[in-house]
Amino acid sequence: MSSLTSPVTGQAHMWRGIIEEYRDRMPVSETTPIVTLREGGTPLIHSEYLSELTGCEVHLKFDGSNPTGSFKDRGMTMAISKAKEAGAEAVICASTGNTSAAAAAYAAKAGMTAGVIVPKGKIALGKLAQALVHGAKVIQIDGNFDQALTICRELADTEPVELVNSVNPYRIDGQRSGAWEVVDQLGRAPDVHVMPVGNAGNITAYWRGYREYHADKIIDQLPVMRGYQAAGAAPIVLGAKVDKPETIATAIRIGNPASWQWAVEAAEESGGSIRAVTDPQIMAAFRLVARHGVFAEMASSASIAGLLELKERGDLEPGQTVVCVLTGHGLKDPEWAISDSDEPVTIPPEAEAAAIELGLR
Ligand code: AN7
Repeated sequence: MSSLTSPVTGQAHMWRGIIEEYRDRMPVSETTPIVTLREGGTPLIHSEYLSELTGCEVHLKFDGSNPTGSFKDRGMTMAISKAKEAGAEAVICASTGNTSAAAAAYAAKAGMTAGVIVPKGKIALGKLAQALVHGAKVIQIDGNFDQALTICRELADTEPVELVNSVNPYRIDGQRSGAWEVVDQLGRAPDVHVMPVGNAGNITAYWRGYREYHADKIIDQLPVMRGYQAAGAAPIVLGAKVDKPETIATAIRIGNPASWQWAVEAAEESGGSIRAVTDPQIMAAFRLVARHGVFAEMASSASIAGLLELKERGDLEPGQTVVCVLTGHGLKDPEWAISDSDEPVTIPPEAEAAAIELGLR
């Protein structure tokens, strides 16, 4: 195991991954093989712009800076470590893209094989590239995420393969670390916690994480949990499964969330809500955060769209501390960014031409 500080200077803190950093809260023993890519320890970025806009103190928990570019790494380090401990040689998952990227990477690190089932044509290219490059067996279906998950559950029941979707409790265990990091970084719990909701595992995990810190008297208050689905894929908001979910935010294009009930519980127990934001709202939020320095993926931007919606409704009080989780990196899907921008001009390779084009002359 590696040390906490630089062996040369004794200074810089070497982040060891969420299992080591929060070992006493994780279901691991001395003999559990820890499969890690040093996930977690992601930045909590104060947003001056969004703070001014809302009259709150707004912080962005940028989980796009995880090793595979999304929060899924927090759960996958746990799920794959436990699968390895149990002697599994193969794992399987359904995915809108990020889970498959993380499963592929952690399985590769562990020397295990990964099978991933994804909805054809509905996952971002970068995510597909990740699954392929890490050597996962990628299967596409003419169907959606919910159908892929049904297949995977069946396979896990009948075949020698471990399911690593968030119905695997170790995934949620690992993802609780997001809440602990927020508190450890802020020095308190936020008043309001805003995040996207797809399969609803992450909101379940954050709420558990906050509640555990609260039970242990590390924090003396709990945040109000505000979850946001995409309007075309908002079963929890509608109170009914959506058979054909549709949204530009493909990561949360899910019509029958596995952790549905826990998401409702998180919202109710915290005095919060699960609401929907439209694709245009998500797109506008995506542009807004990008123009202020953070490139988050479309689904992540639902939390920013949600923040703006909360402001609009008058659900924020001045001076509140708000954390918005940005769950994945914008580079996963550069097509959106490019399609939304003018093509760069081409000039002769001369400084003068560049100066003129840049408006410096
Ligand atoms: C960027 O990868 O479901 O509510 O299969 O990739 O815990 O499902 C991804 C979900 C939010 C929603 N933001 O989280 C998958 C998958 C991003 C995501 C969510 C996902 P959950």
